Amino acid sequence: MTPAVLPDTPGPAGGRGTGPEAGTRSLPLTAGGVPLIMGVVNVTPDSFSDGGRWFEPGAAIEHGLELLEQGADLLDIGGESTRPGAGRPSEHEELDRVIPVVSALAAQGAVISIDTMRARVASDALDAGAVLVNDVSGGLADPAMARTVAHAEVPFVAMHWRAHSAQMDREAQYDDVVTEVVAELLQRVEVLEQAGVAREAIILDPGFGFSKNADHNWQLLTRLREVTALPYPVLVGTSRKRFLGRLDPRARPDSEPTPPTSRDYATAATSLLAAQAGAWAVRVHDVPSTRDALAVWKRVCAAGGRHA
Ligand code: PMM
Repeated sequence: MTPAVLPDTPGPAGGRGTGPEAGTRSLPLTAGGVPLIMGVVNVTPDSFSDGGRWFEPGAAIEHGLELLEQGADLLDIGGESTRPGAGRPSEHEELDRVIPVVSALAAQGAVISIDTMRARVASDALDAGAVLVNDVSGGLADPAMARTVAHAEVPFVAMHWRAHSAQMDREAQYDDVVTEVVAELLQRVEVLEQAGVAREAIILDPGFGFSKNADHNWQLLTRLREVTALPYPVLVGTSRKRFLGRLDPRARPDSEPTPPTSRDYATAATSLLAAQAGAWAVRVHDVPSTRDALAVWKRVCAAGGRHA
């Protein structure tokens, strides 16, 4: 496999927000402590957040290019929906969904992250031009994942995860969600490093919405600094998640949450909070709203108002 050479770093890294490096592949560093924007391209018929809008390869590729145009620094391409209760596509189906999209967007110079829990999909996507593996199970779902990533020497996002979508809500039991998420992430790090994944290649993600109820998500957001205090870059994925769908104080407590696409204002706010907490990157569906929120943060930092 020919290692991809990634773009130069855009500027001075800001404290904990430095980017990961692994082997000859490295990711852009954050500029002045402002998180990178990871734009989401879900090549699925059933994602909760964008309802299968980009399921056709042509539509997914066009959408990826639009996200880049709008200011995404990298694209996260996934072929498996992880909404609560979702079933899994076969490996063959997942490959069919993502590989043409990864190839086409990498050929256009995009920095691609492959969102998969399968080692084979990760490996084929890396061959097709992806440069980062984002595994929502942190390597737990497929025992071959850690070895694959170690061998490829690419950055690896290890997200906090307890079970596949069909069972994950049952696992949302914590005495102290933040402490337990941190401890479970560190256990993952140990296993990954034992399998040969370089320490510098690991990015952590607290896994908003995965085996977490709304209260757990709010606690994680409030205490995000306990995660970013770890000596690893942190990716934050709150975009359009269910806990952001019940913000209207006028709504009745038993009313349905607002539709995912109406949660982008709230997502922009969580992106700003993630920036304040020192996140390395934010994973979002709507780039312009987060781009502008982060531009506000950048101005505040430039004016000397950074309180990291
Ligand atoms: N969330 C989803 C999918 N992949 N990856 C990471 N690292 N972190 C996340 O929070 C995350 C993820 C589910 O959201 P989607 O269906 O809107 O993509």
